[in-house]
Amino acid sequence: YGAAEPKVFKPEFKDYQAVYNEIAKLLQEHDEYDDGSYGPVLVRLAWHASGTYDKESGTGGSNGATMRFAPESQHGANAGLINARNFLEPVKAKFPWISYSDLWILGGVCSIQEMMGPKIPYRPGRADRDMSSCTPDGRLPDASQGPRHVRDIFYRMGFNDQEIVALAGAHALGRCHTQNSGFDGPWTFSPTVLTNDYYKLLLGSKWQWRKWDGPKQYEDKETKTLMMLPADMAFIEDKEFKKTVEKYAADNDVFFKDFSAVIVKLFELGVPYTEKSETFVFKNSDE
Ligand code: DDH
Repeated sequence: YGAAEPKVFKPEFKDYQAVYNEIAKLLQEHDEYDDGSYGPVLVRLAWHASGTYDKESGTGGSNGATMRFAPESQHGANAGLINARNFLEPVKAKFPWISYSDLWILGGVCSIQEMMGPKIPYRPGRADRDMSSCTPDGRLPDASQGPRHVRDIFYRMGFNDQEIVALAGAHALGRCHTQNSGFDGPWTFSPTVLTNDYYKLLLGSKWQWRKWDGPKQYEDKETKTLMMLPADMAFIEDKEFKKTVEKYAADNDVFFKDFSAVIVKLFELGVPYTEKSETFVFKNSDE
């Protein structure tokens, strides 16, 4: 008696903001990567951590960070994401109280905001799991396929057609790498800034098959520097998808609003929140 209760560190908003600030600082410092930013690959890590979710069994999702382990780290779809995981290691070392699973999602949230995207409200509460929670291969989309496959994959997570198209706008960011997926090139001319350009280019450019030794992909006829995957083309081949593409191509504000809502849903799939879970909206580094 009389002894103080052992102190449990309960992180608050300011603590998560400090993690955000550290990631934002490292993003600025490490402009040697790819098109000048680790932002896109960090977004992809957050998405692949979350997109394994299966609503029927409740397995997969961002809770667990099981991509730290083989076999999940070795799944073909996750090739190259080691760069994102390694980028975040010094952040984990500086803030050991945050789980990998919360950190990876915070990396995605920070990257989207720092790449001039909308605010992404963030709720911590993910706990790391061991390798027995690794998901089976094949839960993430196959880029060589069309509308039917895209629907199968995203309906399994619990998304509707409008939400699927809103999520795909993330391809305004980053690029394909032959050493990862076999595909090659960026989708837009400004792959480190989030805009609705993905939709504008899908509709506004002429797309033709690229003639090369790699997997079947499209190139824009005019500059031959941009690309689309067969799975991207699904969004204009399918009438229902195309309506939403047109909506987002016409209005960046509408895209931002819907993108923010749907990415929050993606990042929270399968996370066991309680009523007490708080939501945080982070300040950008230039605010
Ligand atoms: Fe994606 N994506 N993605 N994607 N994705 C690739 C890169 C990036 C598909 C395939 C690929 C989403 C949906 C789909 C990002 C975010 C998101 C690459 C190239 C392939 C292939 C990887 C490489 O070679 O390095 C397919 C198929 C789909 C689909 O919808 C059917 C979604 C939903 C998101 C999201 O974030 C919400 C980002 C960012 C990249 C760029 C990564 C980088 O390193 O740059």
